[in-house]
Amino acid sequence: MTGADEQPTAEPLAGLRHVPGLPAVPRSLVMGVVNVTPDSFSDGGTWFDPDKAITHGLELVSQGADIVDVGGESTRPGAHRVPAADELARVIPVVTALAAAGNYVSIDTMRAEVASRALEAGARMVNDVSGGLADPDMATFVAGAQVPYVVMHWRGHSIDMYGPATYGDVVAEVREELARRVEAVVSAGVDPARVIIDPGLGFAKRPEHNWSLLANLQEIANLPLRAEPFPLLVAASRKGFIGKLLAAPDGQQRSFAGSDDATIALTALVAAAGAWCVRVHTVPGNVDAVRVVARLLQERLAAGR
Ligand code: PMM
Repeated sequence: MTGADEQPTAEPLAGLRHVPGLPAVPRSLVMGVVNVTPDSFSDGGTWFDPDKAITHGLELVSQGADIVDVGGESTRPGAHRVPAADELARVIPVVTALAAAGNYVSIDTMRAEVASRALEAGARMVNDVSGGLADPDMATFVAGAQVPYVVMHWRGHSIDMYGPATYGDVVAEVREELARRVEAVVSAGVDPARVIIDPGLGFAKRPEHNWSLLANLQEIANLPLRAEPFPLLVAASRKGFIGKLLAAPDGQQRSFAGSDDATIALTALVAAAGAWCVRVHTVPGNVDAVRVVARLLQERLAAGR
């Protein structure tokens, strides 16, 4: 998607750095989610059929998604792992079709084997919610493949999502643990210019932890490893902490689809805070939000403020 407001400017907007191998636009990127699972948090089962998943992915792109993120293993709280063979059978046909249509496809997996087969099928980016912790071969694989790599903050598998959700200072601890993971993957050979970090909203985090992280994104992006901030991916879309905030007076949590407008509000706020990419289930309102924010930031930059 291009428009008059998307012409590259001489200077990048605050916090937005180009990650080699991914679209270069002077605004936050929008990643659309394609969960090819029977049991994902907000849309489990909806796109489990490969043809439906492919149609959905193409629709997300036609609505303006820059990247489609294809995943075959649910990470909802309490989820059991799926065997690698099942994960492969779910994602490979979808990755193949979406990549063949010329799209930027990200593979959402914790397994090097799945990442490898997905890249062969045309994916161009690895989104690893475990930040390299679940599979000791992942960092070395990504280093050899030379693709962008999302390192998310993670404390363990989803079967026990909230056991490890204890923090003294959540922002400091997530920042420190992310820094250690980035150091580890870089020492395994991953190009630091291709590392994207993610605070892992909802993963071993209670609602108050998610809100603290969202309020302190700049601090998280400024890891002590280098002077400039790391590109930050924020995946708040439809997560339970939004539904809890917007609960009805009787305590009934807001539905997933009923959280989409609030997701768009968060997209605008995190884009204004410099997020490099937002990962979302619905695209049109989120694309509008990042375009509006980019235009405002451009004005601020021009005014030197
Ligand atoms: N969350 C989910 C799946 N993949 N990837 C990244 N990088 N960050 C996340 O927070 C993240 C993710 C789970 O959400 P879903 O089931 O709604 O897709």
